[in-house]
Formats: sequence, structure tokens, C-alpha cells
Amino acid sequence: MASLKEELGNRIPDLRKELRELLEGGGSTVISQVTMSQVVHGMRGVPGLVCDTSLVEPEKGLIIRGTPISKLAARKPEEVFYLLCTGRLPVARELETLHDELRQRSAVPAYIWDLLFAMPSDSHPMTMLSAAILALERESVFRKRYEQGMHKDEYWEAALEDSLALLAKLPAMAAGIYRIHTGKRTLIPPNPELDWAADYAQMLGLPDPMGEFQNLMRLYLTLHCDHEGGNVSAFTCHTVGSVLSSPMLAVSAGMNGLAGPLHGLANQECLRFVLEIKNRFGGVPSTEQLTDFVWARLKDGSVIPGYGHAVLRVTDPRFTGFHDFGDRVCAQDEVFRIVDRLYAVTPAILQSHGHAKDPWPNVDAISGSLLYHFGLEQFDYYTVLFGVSRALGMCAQLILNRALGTPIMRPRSMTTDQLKALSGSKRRVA
Ligand code: CMX
Repeated sequence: MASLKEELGNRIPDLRKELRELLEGGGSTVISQVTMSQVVHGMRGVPGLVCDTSLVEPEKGLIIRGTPISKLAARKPEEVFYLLCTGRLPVARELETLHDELRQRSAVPAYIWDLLFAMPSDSHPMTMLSAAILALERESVFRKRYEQGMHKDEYWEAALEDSLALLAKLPAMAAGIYRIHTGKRTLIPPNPELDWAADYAQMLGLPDPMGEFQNLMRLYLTLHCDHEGGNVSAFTCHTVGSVLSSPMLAVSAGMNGLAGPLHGLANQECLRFVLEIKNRFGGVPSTEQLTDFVWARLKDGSVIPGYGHAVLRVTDPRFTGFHDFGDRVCAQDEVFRIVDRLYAVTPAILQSHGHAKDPWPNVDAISGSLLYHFGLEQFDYYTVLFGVSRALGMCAQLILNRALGTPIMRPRSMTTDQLKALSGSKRRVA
């Protein structure tokens, strides 16, 4: 039985050795060629960093440490955090130890509440979340120890300490943001008897007579926890962390990336889109009505929210995980039925439209409809839930990168003149 710190401490020497040997044996191995198009188009598909916490396979979806996300859907998010960090799930006693460690660190400093209450009530909840995490940097053990001359072999320990402190406080901070943003102005205290996700659910203060909202929150926080290293939020967090900024600074930066409409904010756009359909048709439209509606939107030049992905080329298994939950808990809910009907018509339309490389739904196509069912109707808040979950992956990646001494990120940029000069040459990737 090991605490997360002990387990990491046991594994890190081997991980360092493995990396050293890999570079000694194959450090000069060429692993890819880069085209001008990739340079211009967001480095799409260019392998540029190592991430062992998870992998997104175009045809399979998210794999966490070798296990498909569909097989982890019944796990609690803190169990998955242990898995992300160490490569194995905790046994019951290890999970209990992790719960204790989170509970001990869960008190939110008063100045965080002062900050959040002082922000204008129409501030976006993601701005509030990012600001709260940023302000929490005052507590950073990593920064304090760095200033005292911490040895680089110990960076991961301080990153772990900051990560636990941040993750422990996130549910209360995020729930507080919901309460403040929705004008409730009273906070619900944590319940130390509950697990991480269930406690977050109860601090939001929504009715939950059957405990299904707590179940949804466990599922939500597990399914969104990580999505390899190259997505905007993970990559941003990684880049900021690489200059030895504290985990709070790095995760806050990652949240700002998550807050963009093509990334984490898409779930708010998705629900807006589904409600627009509901209002326009006075309920669930027929297949023909929905087909015309989707085509009209595409002809306007708008995207279909919740469809497409930069990497995936199949229905996102996280979509399927939520769909199974919805089928069980709210199959007759009108909003859920519209999501379901969209799934029946949209992929074929996108295929025939011929632009999107991936015509299938991503996780954002459905998550909001379930939250809405449980009365969480402020959809500008949805990305905060995503952010609380994604903080698990960001922190796990930070801890491992500090353990492995991952250096400062510094890719080169090119000028357009340099590209023009190269395009005149004959070099082409086959
Ligand atoms: N509806 C209509 N057109 C779409 C589309 C969609 N859902 N998804 C992609 N396309 C279009 C793109 O706009 C692009 O058009 P142009 O060639 O005219 O510029 C073309 O298809 C090719 O794009 P792509 O290579 O398939 O997609 P990208 O990798 O560039 O972008 C994504 C991926 C997710 C941003 C895009 O599919 C999209 O905007 N989807 C809708 C928003 C969304 O659901 N975002 C959530 C993403 C999940 C996450 O990362 O959090």
C-alpha cells in the first residue's frame, strides 16, 4: 500500500532511467517530417512532445494509461488521477489515503472568496475559475521551495504538493463560482464524508433526490480528465510549466485555453444550439425538419457544434458513455431526445457536405443536455466543470514532466519569406 507520493517516488527512478536509455539509444532517430501546410495550420499532426498519461487514437478515442476510457467510466475521478500519475489504479486503502490527503488540503483561503465575490456578477465563470486558481498561487510550495534553492530532483514533489492542494480546493472554488455567478451568494460547505465529485455536486446545491446528479458528476469528471498532451489546454499548461512556473500558474493558463469556443467552451455552444432547435420547433423536431435545419446552418457557413474533432475519426467514446447514462436516466427528456436525433442525422450530412474530416459527435455534443436535465441550466458554467476535471490531467502531466526534467518548450517559428524561399525548392513529403 502506498500513498500517491510513495508510489511516484518508487517509480520515478525507473522512468528517468528509461528516458535516459531511450535517448542514448535513439536520440537522433527521425520520427516525422513537417510540411509547410502543417506549419501554417496549427502544427496539426506534428509530434512535438511526450505525454504518457493518455493517448487519443483516431479510431478508438481516449486511452488512459493503456485502458480505453469506456472501461474507466465507472471509476471515480480521483482513482483515475492516481492512474494518470502512476500507470495503475489505486487499491481501496490507497484511494482512501488519497481522499484523506485531499480532505486535509480542502480549505479555501478567505482571500479567494473575497476575490470571487468582488468580481462583477456577469464575469464569465471561466474567467472566475482562472482568476481563483491564479490567486491561489500565493500558496505555492513549488515557488517557495524553488526560491529556497530546491534541487531539481525534488521538483516533482513540490509539483505534487501544489497539485494536491489545488485539486483539493477546486470543487469548493468551482461550486462557489456557480453560486456567486447565479446570484445565490451563499456558499454550501464541503461534506468530508463524500468523494471528490459527489462533494462538488452537493456544493452546487441542485436537487438530487435519487443521487443521480452525483453519479453524473462522477462520470463527467472522469470522462473529461485528460486528452493527451497536444490539445490547447494541456499544451498551454505544459508550456507554462516548462519554465518552472508553479502548477497554479500553469493550470490557470491551461484554463484560459480551455475557455475558447473551439475547445472547452464548445459544450456551452452545443447546448445553446440544441435549445435553439427546441425553441424553433417547439420540442423535438422530425428527422426531416432537423435535416433541413442542419443543412441550412452549414450553408450559412456555421459549424455544427459538438461535431468534428482535430484527432478523432469515430464517435467519441465519451459521447457514448454519456449517451448510455442518458438512456438510463432521462431517455424521455426533450433536450436529450434532440441530441439523440441530431446524432441520427448529422454524421451523414457532414459526410455529404465533405468539409469536416471527422463527421462524428465529440463529447460536447451531449454533456450539456444531461447537466440541463438536472437543472444546471447556466450553460456558460459548463466549461468550469470541464476545467475541474481537466485539472486532473494537467496536474498529472505537470508532476511527471517535473520528475523527468522536461526542459523549457522552445519550438522555432518561421517567417513567410523563409516559407516562400522553401516553396521554391523541390523538397516534398511523399
Ligand atoms: N461543422 C461544420 N464544419 C466543420 C465542422 C463542423 N462541426 N468541423 C469541421 N468543419 C469544417 C472546418 O470548419 C473546416 O472548414 P474549412 O475547410 O472551410 O475551413 C473543415 O471542416 C476541416 O476542418 P477539420 O480539419 O475537420 O477540423 P479541425 O481539426 O480544423 O477543427 C474542431 C476541429 C473541433 C475545432 C471542428 O471540428 C469544430 O469547429 N467543431 C465544432 C466545435 C466543437 O464541437 N468543438 C469541440 C471540440 C472538442 C474539444 O477539443 O474540446
